Amino acid sequence: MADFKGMAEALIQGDAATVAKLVQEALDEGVDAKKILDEGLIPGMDVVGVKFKNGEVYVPEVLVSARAMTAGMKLLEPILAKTGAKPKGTIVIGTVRGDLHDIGKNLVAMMLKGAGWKIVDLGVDVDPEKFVDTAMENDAEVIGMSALLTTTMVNMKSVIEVAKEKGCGSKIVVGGAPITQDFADEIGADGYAPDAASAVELLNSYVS
Ligand code: B12
Repeated sequence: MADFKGMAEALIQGDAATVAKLVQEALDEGVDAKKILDEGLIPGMDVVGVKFKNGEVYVPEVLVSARAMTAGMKLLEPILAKTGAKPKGTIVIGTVRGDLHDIGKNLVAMMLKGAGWKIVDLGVDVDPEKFVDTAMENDAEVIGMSALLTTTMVNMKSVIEVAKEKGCGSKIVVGGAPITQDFADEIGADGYAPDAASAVELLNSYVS
């Protein structure tokens, strides 16, 4: 019997070795990879997301859990790709031009990955054209931008302008400590989320 509860618990504790061990055992027993993701890993990451949102755990714990999630995902990814399990959608994500902060962006990407999204991560200091061209090449449902500096958050608007010019149909969501819903509305973004758990809820609402 696959130990889904144990997987979720180990993930919450950030115990990557146990997550990998339990995932491998379940695979060896012939348990479906998608079932392992849906009933073991994702429920664990959901708990982490909610705890983070409520201020019960902080960035270091979330990063450790995210690493444990990645350890499990690594074993499942080749199998999921083979069985053709479709991702919920694709997001092209990055930190805007001039900005090197990536901890929040990485958390959002990891949580979305755990929730079944395909992530195209452009990293930091990303040019507006790069966001838009990559989204169009990948037929991405969403472009996600992160900014942590008041001097770089303005660069989000350039991405929205380039997307309009090029006729890019992706929804554009923004986030980062200085970003607010008002700012998102002002620059014409489709969505804003204050944290990684809300980002998952927001993106899922676009495809459900
Ligand atoms: C860590 C850090 C750094 C690290 C970054 C390391 C890294 N790899 O990211 C380093 C040391 C490199 C750094 C450099 C600088 N930093 Co700095 N940094 C921080 C610090 C302490 C924490 C940021 C962080 O990681 N928070 C934790 C994450 C989890 O939170 P988050 O990013 O907000 O992300 C969450 C949400 O915002 C949201 N989210 C984030 N992105 C996205 C994207 C989408 C699409 C969505 C939906 C949601 C979303 O979800 C995330 C998870 O819940 C902040 C202080 C602070 N309290 O924010 C200063 C801070 C951002 N830095 C600041 C400054 C000034 C700088 C420097 C200019 C300092 C200098 N003089 O060199 C440089 C700038 C370098 C550059 N060009 O980017 C200022 C910015 C002031 C301002 N108003 O603009 C801050 C606020 C510190 C301060 N109080 O002065 N910094």
